[in-house]
Amino acid sequence: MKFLSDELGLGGVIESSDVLAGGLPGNDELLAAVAERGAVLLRGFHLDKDSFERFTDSIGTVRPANVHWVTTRKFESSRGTESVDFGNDAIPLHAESYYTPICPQTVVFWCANSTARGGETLICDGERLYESLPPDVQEVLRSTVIHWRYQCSFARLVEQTQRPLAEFLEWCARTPNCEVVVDDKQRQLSISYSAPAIRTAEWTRRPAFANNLLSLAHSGVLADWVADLDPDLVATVGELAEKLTLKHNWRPGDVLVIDNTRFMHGRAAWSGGTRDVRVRMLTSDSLRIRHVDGQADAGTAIKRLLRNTAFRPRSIATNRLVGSWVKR
Ligand SMILES: O=C(O)CCC(=O)C(=O)O
Ligand SMILES: [Fe+2]
Repeated sequence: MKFLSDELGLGGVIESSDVLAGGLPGNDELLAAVAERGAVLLRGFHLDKDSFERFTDSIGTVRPANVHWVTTRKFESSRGTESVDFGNDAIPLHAESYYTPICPQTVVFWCANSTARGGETLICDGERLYESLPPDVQEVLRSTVIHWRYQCSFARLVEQTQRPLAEFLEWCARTPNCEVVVDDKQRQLSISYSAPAIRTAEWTRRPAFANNLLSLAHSGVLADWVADLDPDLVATVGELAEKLTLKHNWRPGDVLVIDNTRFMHGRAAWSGGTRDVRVRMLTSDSLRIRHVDGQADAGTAIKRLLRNTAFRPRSIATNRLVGSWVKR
């Protein structure tokens, strides 16, 4: 397989002429390529909106993780396809929604149209980045934890994930170090989640720097999320990351499949023309869960959780439930 960047020896490219039977590469072939290279561009397959959705459905379960205080992302379909982050500013390298308990395993971008000047999508192999760091920096990062606190109404959560609340709570149940307070009376929930800065990449099982620390540092809010992490250390990682980063120039119809547990992505600023890039966020088959039909209310969600052996309630009042989940 060709590299996406020969210079960096990074990523992979599958072109339509590489696939003997015509049509898209088979699932096994594609996933093997993503497992090995971490980011794979599919070029020349002429995917449209519907075939992009069918294709991504075949490689994982769609699970939009678009949970923010201020959401700028818009849903392009009722099937979890989202536009990329609004605007034409540059976006620092990050793993998608890393700080949430529903961090996607795979993100798949599709370019519907691009005539923009600039606007390349940046990608950086977090495994290579981690390996390139001095041992003392690796050590500090290995003990660093990123804390996310989020409070929102049931309705907003459902709007942001496009899934029933009960399903979101089940996802949280699969994530260690996630605590949720469900307030049935106020119809809101408070989530707190602690993510390790360095996580093992899903496919390669090697440590990767694929998180949101560079974004936090860029926005000047590092200290609010991470206790005692020297911003200079993060700046050093950012400088090294830049040297290892590839800028992907979009052609309409391109699809870029990224292992979000290993690679970070970002964007160069753009001006003029049109840039329509969309994204689907996926969990892997191993995380595929039974979908809950209809809109479960929090009461139902709580009952389900109490039946769930992975959930350890600390206290249960009539309308409030506080507890932690442990990994099954
Ligand atoms: O616009 C892009 O290329 C990527 C922006 C981004 O990070 C996102 O939408 O998740
Ligand atoms: Fe992103």
